[in-house]
Amino acid sequence: MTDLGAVASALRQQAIELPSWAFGNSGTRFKVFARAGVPRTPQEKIADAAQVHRHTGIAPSVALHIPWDTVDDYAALAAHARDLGVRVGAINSNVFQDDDYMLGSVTHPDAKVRRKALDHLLACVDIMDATGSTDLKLWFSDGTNYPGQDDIRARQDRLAEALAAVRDRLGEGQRFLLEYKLFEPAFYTTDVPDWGTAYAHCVKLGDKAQVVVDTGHHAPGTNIEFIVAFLMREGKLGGFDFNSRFYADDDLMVGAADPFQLFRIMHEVVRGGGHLASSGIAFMLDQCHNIEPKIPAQIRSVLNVQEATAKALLVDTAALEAAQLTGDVLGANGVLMDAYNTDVRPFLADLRAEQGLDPDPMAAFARSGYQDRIDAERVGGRQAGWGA
Ligand SMILES: [Mn+2]
Repeated sequence: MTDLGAVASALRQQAIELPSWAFGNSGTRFKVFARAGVPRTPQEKIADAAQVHRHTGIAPSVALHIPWDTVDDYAALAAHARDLGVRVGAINSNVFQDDDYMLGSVTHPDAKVRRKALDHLLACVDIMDATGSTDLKLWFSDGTNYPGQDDIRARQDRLAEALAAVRDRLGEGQRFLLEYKLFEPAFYTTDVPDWGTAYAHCVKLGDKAQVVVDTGHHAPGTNIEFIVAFLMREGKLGGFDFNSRFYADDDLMVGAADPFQLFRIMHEVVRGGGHLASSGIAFMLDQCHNIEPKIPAQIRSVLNVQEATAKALLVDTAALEAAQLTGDVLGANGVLMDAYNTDVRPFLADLRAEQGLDPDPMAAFARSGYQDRIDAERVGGRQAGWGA
């Protein structure tokens, strides 16, 4: 039998990080729809993130994206976050939106462009110092579109050189999280296409280099929970970028396309102790809300992760192990499915009530009047979006 007190205790410690960019206008390559109340500044994005934390109780940090969240005074921005009850999380670098990066950033054939890209990554570490952030997220759009376009091996050498320079700049308690992605925008080769490439670079660079798994960055049918189990066993899973997908990098709400996959991932997380704060695994969202209202979408996403985690914690591990060791295939599968098929929503509602939260965060936000207030207040200026 599962100890429900221990499940509740683990869930009270859960922390999910919100992306500042989820509150801005974003979406597909074809059309980004503007919406009333969208933040115009990094400060307003953090205010919206703080609302999600206020109603869920488990979203205490917000990731920034540079240059989209550029401000003059980062210490003041961190203080603004603290005033609102949240803190600055990972700093996401961006070396994919400048004309200079057409043929790559840190793997570009021209040393001047590589230097410019590296300088941006190092500037992001300065922002970590100013905000108290401990994580630098690195994603490179680098790659090629045509066979023969550039030397695959030379690009790996350039990547290794840049990653080592970033590692050397990181201070005590700071790390980088290297994110891989199968394809797009490069369509022939991508320089960090998969977890194996990211892992191999990170192993060489030591403890300050870890892999981040963006759940939308795999080929269809990839067994993501296997990757999670492997990286955790090696001590190399730095975190997640959660989202869900039906086709490619859809960036839909986590748990929307495939809640069972999310459960299977969280089962491996719990199996490896990754749900404990001491694991150092960052549970981040990386999503776009193109047609749905953004703050409720973030609340729903947080709740989806919480529900999957609760189900994973409900797995009767003793019964599972006994079935596994005796070769009881259907019994073992049944133990897992029993947990997955449990409706944890009443349990989570009670848990929230115990913590002084509204048992229904979606309804509580709708009642709060916050959306009407920002719709009325945020008039004029330029709404945040990609490139803002
Ligand atoms: Mn991502």
